[in-house]
Amino acid sequence: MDDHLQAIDALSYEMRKFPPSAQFVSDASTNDQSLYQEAQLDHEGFWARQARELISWDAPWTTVCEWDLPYAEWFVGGKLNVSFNCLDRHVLAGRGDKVALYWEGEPGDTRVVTYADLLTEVQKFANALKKLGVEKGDRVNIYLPMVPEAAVAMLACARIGAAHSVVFGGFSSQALADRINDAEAKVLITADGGWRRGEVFPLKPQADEAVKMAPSIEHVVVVKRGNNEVPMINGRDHWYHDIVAEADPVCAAEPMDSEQLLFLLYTSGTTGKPKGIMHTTGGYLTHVAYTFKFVFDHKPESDIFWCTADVGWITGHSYIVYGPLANGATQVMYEGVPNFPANDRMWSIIEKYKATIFYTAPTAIRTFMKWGTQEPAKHDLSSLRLIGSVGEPINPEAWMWYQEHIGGGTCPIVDTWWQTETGGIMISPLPGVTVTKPGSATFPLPGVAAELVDEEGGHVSKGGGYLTLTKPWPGMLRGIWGDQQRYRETYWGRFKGRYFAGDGAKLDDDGYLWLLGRVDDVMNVSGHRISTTEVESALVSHPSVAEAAVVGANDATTGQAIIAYVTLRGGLEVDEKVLRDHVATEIGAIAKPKAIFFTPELPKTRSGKIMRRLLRDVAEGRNLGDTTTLADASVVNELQRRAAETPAED
Ligand code: 7RM
Repeated sequence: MDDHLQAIDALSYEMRKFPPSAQFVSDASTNDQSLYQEAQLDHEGFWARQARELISWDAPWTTVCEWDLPYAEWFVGGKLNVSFNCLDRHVLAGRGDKVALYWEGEPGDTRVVTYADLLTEVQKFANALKKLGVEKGDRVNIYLPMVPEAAVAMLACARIGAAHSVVFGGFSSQALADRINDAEAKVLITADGGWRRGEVFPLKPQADEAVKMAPSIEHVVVVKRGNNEVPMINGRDHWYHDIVAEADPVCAAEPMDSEQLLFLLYTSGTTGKPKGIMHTTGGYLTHVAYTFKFVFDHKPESDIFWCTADVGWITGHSYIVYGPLANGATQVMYEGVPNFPANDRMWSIIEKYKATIFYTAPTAIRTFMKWGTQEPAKHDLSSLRLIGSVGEPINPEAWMWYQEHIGGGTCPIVDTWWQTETGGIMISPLPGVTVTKPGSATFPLPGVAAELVDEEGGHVSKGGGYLTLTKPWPGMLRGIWGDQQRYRETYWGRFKGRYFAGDGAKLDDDGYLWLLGRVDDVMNVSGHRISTTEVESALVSHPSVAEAAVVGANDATTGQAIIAYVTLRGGLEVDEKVLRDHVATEIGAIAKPKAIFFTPELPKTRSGKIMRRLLRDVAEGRNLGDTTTLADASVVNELQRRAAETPAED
């Protein structure tokens, strides 16, 4: 490949390989190349088989996929109800007593919800929503803590054909109002408050502020959870428990068109107005049911699945609500933070419920590394048989730590790459098939077509490039709510005929894919295009480092210079020079950071992704841009204060 076409340099190569154990392979739902071969031979036929086998349809489709770039329709003409698929069919098959949710409140209170319980509750709440005037095609906003009612509300909407728009409970009233207004939602479902870090955080007052700015809202439903005092407006506000108690317990699941809008989920993106990502019914459900079954090797008879995401993110939609429930899974759902009352809460929950599959994010794993190995060591984690990662590239050292200290050295790790826009997992190992390498998401799943390209859209078969998707897939977004022009430009404008949503990746000699982070973050040092992920992973491979973020800051000599922000593992110290040299040894002198700042925390979005844009502002001495999506703004204020005190080196 010509040098000037090199999208991103590939600097590091990981040699370690981990095949699944013989036992895991022999027990796995799939353990050979057959799914890959089948999908390769007949892409649509493959997905049609998944749709037939995993989903119950009220009417068959006439066309598997209608593809009119950039719009796909899947299972056209088919009819189904998502709530029926997630609830009724399991109860009808005699599994009503099976536990759907082991819910654990942060203070330690618990609830056990069976499939029969969930079905009754969803029918009642669906009827209550109807009574409030919600009709098929309407939008309903959900702004709740992590309580079972969040899943009930989503499924009740699906049952009657209203689209939900869940807004993460940590978002401000302004963010909520913007999203309600964009969707023109009729009803808002919220709670008095929820538990977080040992205290009740009020939600209803935020919801009230938002509703003042959101004229489309006709009714507000309030779940009682925090027991904090909240004002209720007569006629507009309704206690959830009151309207559910009065509701008729039978609400037939009406067959929906396969392309009926199931939900909107807003992503803030890097700039501007949040985008309402649209997902529809038949294709989305097929995609999440299939990936849940095979990526997590889910066994309905014996597995206890735990995904630590919030239902306010796509991971919660796809792998707490729809994927697991469509498969009749038993899950753990946890309300609170990982360090309440102490740093071992996650491990105590795994031990308590004997969770077998655990799915979390690299940001959490690196935090656990920071807290130290003594925390998981306090608990029996031997129930675990598979562990997964999602949300960011997982650095090889974090992967190794996760495997050893959480996975007991034997659990396969599934590093799953996907996006809000893709609906479900796209690139991931199949745990009974794939030999994993620490830090690689490995290969596109059967039924997913991914390709790396260079600046000009030319095929890249080795080294760094832009990650594109070349064939439609059932869970793909159907557009941006109210802005189809932006849909075309954002995802289909950069490379002709291909979907591109902004990630860089590299292919190694064995054809493994390695995600390299957002291409907006790629650094240009003396003409070398260096990925943030590789330098960060080199830093994290030093035994004293838990977490690192690097950015390219303007530099008179090299164009950009690499500036690193580093968080150390509990109790450890290390010299800046030692770390700079460590990076040079690991991946080369070109990637050596010019400066390293130590910090107890890195700035992150509320879903835990490192916000490099803000660190770039700090490094270049600019005023901070938009900090509203930050989880904790004080972190970057402190870094900025220190940067102002440090004389420039040049
Ligand atoms: C599921 C989710 C999407 C962005 C995506 C990537 C990054 C997610 C991985 C990953 C490397 C992974 N949806 N990302 N998973 N990067 N390896 N396994 O996170 O819409 O919130 O974010 O997250 O940059 O484009 S999301």
